[in-house]
Amino acid sequence: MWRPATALLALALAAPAAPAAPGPRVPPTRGEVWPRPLNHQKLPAFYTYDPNVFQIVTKGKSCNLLESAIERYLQVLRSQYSIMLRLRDKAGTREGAGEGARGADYQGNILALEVDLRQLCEEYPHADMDEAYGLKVSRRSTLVSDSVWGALRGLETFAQLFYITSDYQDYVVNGSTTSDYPRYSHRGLLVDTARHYLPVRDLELVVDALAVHKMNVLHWHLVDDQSFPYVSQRFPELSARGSFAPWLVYSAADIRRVVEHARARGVRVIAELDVPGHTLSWGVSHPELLAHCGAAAAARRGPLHPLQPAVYSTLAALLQELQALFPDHAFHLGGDEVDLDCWEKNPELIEYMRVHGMRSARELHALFMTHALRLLAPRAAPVVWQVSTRELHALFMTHALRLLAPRAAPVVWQVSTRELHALFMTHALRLLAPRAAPVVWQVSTRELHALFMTHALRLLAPRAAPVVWQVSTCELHALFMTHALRLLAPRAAPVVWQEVFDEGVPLSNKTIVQVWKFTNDTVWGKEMLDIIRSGQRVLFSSAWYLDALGLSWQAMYSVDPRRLVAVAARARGAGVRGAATLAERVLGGEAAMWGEMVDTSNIMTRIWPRASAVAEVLWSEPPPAGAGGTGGAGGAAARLEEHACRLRRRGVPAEPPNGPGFCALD
Ligand code: CP6
Repeated sequence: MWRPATALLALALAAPAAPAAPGPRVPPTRGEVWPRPLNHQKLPAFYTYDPNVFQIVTKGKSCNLLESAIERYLQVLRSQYSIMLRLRDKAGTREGAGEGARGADYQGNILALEVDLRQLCEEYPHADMDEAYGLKVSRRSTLVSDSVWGALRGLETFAQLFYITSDYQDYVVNGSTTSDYPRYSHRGLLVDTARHYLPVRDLELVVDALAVHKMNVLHWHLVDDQSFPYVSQRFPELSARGSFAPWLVYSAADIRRVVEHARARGVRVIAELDVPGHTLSWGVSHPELLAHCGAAAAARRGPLHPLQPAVYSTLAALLQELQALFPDHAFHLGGDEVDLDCWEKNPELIEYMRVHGMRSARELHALFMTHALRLLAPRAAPVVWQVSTRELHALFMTHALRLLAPRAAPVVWQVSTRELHALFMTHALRLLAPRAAPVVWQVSTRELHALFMTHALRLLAPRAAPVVWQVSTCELHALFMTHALRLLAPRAAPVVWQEVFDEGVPLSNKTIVQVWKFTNDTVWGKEMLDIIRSGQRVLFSSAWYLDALGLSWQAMYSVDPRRLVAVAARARGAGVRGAATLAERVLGGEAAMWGEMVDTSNIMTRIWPRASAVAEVLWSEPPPAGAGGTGGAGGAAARLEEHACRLRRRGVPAEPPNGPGFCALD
């Protein structure tokens, strides 16, 4: 339940004052990367960009993910160059501008970026993905990474290093070297599609903006009290009656589109099905699932009924559907703000609590969550839990290679995935087409592929056949890997809001607890420490509510969750090392864009560039305590001034972060 009178108001009042009235303009930096890379050195050289000259080539491994990312970033550079041309037109060509006037450091056009990917691509981004990369910018630049995710992050950095010169005459890049990786593995943004519907295109644009910030999680708060926009296959009446309007819904195809858009950018999509509270919209079509808050038939309805078997069978079916649509191993079950008063007024629940000696409805919440969490629980051998998707892929490839070319091993190790595919097809053809059956030999590899896929599809999704037949081979491969992964390591990282921990629900060590309540630094640190000591891992959101207009980017920038945990641990007697080890259990955090006051008209500027501050806290070294690191050495204000303009030039509406100024757009 949304309680503006309590939570939000308290938040607005407690929020640090917005920075002093805007004074003189903060001049933007040029070609500074946001979020700031861990290690970055400039070289005394710069290059001009010419779209007819510059190219990006792959040197190591490659795959569709990488090839399409390269196309996207070439397009980013071309479009920024066009913006420069239009600005140059408006500004007029300066006296003496051009070749001769560019100074001693000018080294001509940048010719190429070579991308050296060292390992085979993984299909889906995941919690342990490797996002490290090294980048050297010179006439022939190089980007090196072990994983495709690192390559994606490096391409983003590369694009951000380019800038339009202050006289609007050139689009240039400085020479530099960068080696970079994130501090936190989970860097997310929550969006809420239940308080206002967001078109799929908006969700895609949010994902584009996440990728600009090297953020890697979209937390999709799908349904809530106000609407149920998810079109369930099993229970279509939930959205038919529970959505705002018949067209304001997300079909399975819509969800697949968002998930694929995110996958292509190295962004995980974690779905949230918030239970047992925040579920009034379920009751429009299924009133029997909600508890009455009292004896009278007319009594108000509240959270899901924790003793109603239909609640659990419905939940199980919904989770099964949603987990098939959202390939991520993490799944958010909510558990926040349950109206326990309501349960305490329900005669059946009062009787149940009396019989079972329960002192408060908190214990009913614990009961509910325990059952709900089991519906997500793994069924696999514990050993398998050690295997990451990356290892699994390597494993798979290793075996595939051995099967295919037993004697050619050393040669085969050199091949790209594309060559491997050809190899595989050649062998598969031989297996399928016994010697000289002329008809079969007529079959093209394409038809064979179709044949193979047909059989694979039958094996994988016997009941979903009609839907699955629509998919492309690329989606099919993704599908295959998803299913294969599930067989080996069926799901497992439940995420819950902090109340589930606070109310004493027994939680496995796989569970991730998201801290959201707005109190103060000290309380946040203690809460996170308690969760960590009990064996769970933590996500932090409390300081990062974008719906609280009182929260400035500076306020968001000044909070580092691991530092809060370390401070709390020291206060309870831990040594420096011990405190740091405990703090490591904070996986990261999420900026939260709750949807009550935003829709397609204003959501982007409400998010950006304040969430950019969160992105930098989670990627880079934290700003020094106290000062907020917003001025001084980090120079965040000037860099954010440039970055907000960059976002707008990349098509992401962002509001001005620092008061008076301008962003040169065409
Ligand atoms: N909706 C849901 C919300 C909030 C929560 N859950 C919320 C409450 C108060 C503030 C911010 C967000 N709007 N489902 C709490 C996690 Cl200040």
